[in-house]
Amino acid sequence: MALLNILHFPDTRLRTVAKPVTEFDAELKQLVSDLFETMYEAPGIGLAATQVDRHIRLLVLDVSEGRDRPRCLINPQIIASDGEEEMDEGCLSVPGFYEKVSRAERIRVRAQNTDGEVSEFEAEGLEAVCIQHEMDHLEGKLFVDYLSSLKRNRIRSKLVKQQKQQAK
Ligand code: K1U
Ligand code: ZN
Repeated sequence: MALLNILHFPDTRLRTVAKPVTEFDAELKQLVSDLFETMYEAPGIGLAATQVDRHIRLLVLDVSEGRDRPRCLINPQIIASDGEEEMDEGCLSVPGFYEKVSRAERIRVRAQNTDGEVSEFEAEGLEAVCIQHEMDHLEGKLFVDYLSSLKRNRIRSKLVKQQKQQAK
């Protein structure tokens, strides 16, 4: 197991569009295990492979209060959605900032597991929001992209300033 380095906005590697997973091997299972360890340690409720500079269609999440319902989605697709809800979102790649974003309220998801088996399930509330947020990462999209350019640029400036100070 290993803790992975999480990329921070405005790192351009976060803008990479992830490629489908085609090999369901031991290396993939190791990456999944490392993603869970990194997410729980952060702590976060989700993490996409993009955020650790691995550009494949893989994400993990656990929105349970007990932090005991890990879910790994490989090559996820939203095959149906309805409703709309606005929720405060944060992101481990945009540390310290929380802003309201509108997302579908309920989604039906099709995804593979680490053995390549396909299944479908429905999600709502925080789980649905988290899956949509993580799937955006796989497209190179961040929650700050839903904000006004004024807000996004303010967040960018603050984070760049922090990153420069940390590099000193
Ligand atoms: O960076 C990420 O993608 C993870 C992100 C997921 C997320 C949070 C809120 C709404 C949508 C998606 C986070 O986990 S940020 C940290 C966070 O929200 C949290 C951390 C510990 C306990 C509870 C929440
Ligand atoms: Zn995020």
